[in-house]
Amino acid sequence: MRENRMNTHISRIALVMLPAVVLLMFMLGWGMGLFTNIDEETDTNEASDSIVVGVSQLGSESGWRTANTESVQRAFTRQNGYFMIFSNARQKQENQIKAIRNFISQRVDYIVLAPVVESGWDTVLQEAKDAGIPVIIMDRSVKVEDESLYVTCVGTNSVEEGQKAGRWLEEHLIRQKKADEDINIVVLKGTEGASAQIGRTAGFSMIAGEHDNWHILEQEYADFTIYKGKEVMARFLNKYENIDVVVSQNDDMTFGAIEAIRESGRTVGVGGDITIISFDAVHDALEMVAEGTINVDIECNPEQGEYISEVIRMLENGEEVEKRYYVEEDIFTMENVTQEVLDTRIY
Ligand code: GZL
Repeated sequence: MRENRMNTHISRIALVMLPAVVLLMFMLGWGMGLFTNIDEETDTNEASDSIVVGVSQLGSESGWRTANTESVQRAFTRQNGYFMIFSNARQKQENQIKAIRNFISQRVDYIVLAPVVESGWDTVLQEAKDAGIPVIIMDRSVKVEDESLYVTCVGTNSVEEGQKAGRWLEEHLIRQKKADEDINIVVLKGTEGASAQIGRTAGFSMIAGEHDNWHILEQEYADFTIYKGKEVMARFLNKYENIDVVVSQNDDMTFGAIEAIRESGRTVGVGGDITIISFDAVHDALEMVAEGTINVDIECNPEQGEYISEVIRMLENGEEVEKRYYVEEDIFTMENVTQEVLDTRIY
């Protein structure tokens, strides 16, 4: 009898605890990414009536990258006829190569690749081509022997962005009546090997090379992140007494650099000790442009998901597509960052 009572007691406890145990197991499974509905392990069988797109995103290093990912997630929804398998490579090319091979094994219909660096893709893109899966390059670009390894590239013209920064500085110095003065410049560069960094560096250098009085004291990689931007800028400030201009190849590095400059006791922006030239033009940076903290921000438009969806529709309809599509981009200063721009910007 006692034993029965004990058994009843135990079974009552088990009954009460069961939901908690199931919940705990589910949460553990979720945490291990077993249940996320868009990670690279997703079973594509449920997607038979949709266009299955494998997206290899390079990481989540900046506010810009987050906006780029959100634009892709907005485009490739079930309502729009897609089934997206999304992979975040956390800045590692080997993770992107693994994800692409995974997409191939899952026989996706399209692969979208935002390449963390421009080289090292020939082998895996050949595997995708051999599997008959079209590859669309997003945001940055790739350098491959055989350009037929990808169908098209939807992204930004980073060389032009760099040149825009140089042309703005020319005009700025003329307005300041400093066109003939010696100008000391430091450059915070994005990720080594990334086409966005290579292009912006080349574009700005082309213009700088036209001015003997512009002195680029040093250019250093700061990985497009706030933390590295602050660290490298602090080193520049310790090393160089007189810095007139900072060219920072994305807003996140700019945020870090401004912190370092202010901690050194110097001022930034319009009327400040150090002129700030930034890239991306994300919302938070445009607020700093509007208040005069950042002198100019060269826009890099992350809204590329809908463009890529349009390209896929064209391919589905058997239409010809261009080898290269550039998204629209502007350049922002105090003069054109209106409240309406700030209110309507979704990134
Ligand atoms: C540019 C893009 C860059 C952004 C950074 O096309 O690849 O990567 O400028 C991002 O913010 O990290």
